[in-house]
Amino acid sequence: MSKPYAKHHIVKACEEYGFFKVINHGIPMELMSALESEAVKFFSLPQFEKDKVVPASPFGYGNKKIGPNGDVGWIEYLLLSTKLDSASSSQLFDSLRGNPDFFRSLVKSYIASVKNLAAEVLRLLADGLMMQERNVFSRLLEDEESDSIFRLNHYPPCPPNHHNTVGFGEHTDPQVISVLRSNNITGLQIADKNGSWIPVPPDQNSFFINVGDSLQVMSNGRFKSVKHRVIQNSMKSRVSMIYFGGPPSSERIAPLPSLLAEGEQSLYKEFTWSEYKNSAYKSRLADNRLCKFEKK
Ligand code: GA4
Repeated sequence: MSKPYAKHHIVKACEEYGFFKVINHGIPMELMSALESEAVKFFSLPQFEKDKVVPASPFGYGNKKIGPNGDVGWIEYLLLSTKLDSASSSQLFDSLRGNPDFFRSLVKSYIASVKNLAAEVLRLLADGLMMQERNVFSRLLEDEESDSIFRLNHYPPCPPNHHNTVGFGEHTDPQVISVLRSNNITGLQIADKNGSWIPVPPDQNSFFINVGDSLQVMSNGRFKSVKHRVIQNSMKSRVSMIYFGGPPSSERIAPLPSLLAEGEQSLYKEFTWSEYKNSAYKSRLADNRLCKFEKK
């Protein structure tokens, strides 16, 4: 992040894979490990305690079931809105055992840090594209109304004789950009242009960035929203934390005029983030959610 040529690498990575790793990000390791250890403490509670937490629909504790349409995985998770002071977030944290205020304050600092990181990555992306307005992408996350999500995932050890257990099935992220940090356990895979799966070597000191569907649309398909999945293949728990940077609900998602070549038409029909999100929540994980919005 600190090197002058980072912006060019970011543009290239968004075009080629829709995925890259960020180092020299300046976020203290202590913050990541403190949150990880709180998450581990929570996931280590007896099942009946975790079942007392507000169920994920969408925000809360989820176990094996992913989303509302029948997807399942070898996973348990906490899904949170980044609006941590809302009444529903307070209710969720109050239903957590232990020290929910401490947990909430850690989540808050962590989200603030990764949101800044995501915004900085997006500003560098705009610089690399020589956009006049550096904040064209980052303003969406920094808007007070930004509809962003935070997710803590726990992939329990793989049961004996099970290999290649699907932790989180293949999908793309609907938002603009996602920032993932995991412990040092393998599992994350991304699909390349030909659809081959590439394992991502874990690195607990770094962040992995995913291009989401909304950024693909804003770039009129130039940047690819990366298909990814998690295969649990380890005797150890994988723990990941992901910030999904989304736009405000009423935001119109469309190609930026300055990114269109002369005469180039939008590949997508017009839609707002809330329309896209509603449609996404009616889909299955592996569906191509942008398909419905492509101009035929
Ligand atoms: C994928 C990205 C994020 O994890 C998420 C997921 C959401 C959920 O787990 O509730 C979805 C999935 C994600 C896309 C399609 C729908 C909704 C599960 C599902 C089947 C929180 C998000 O925003 O979209």
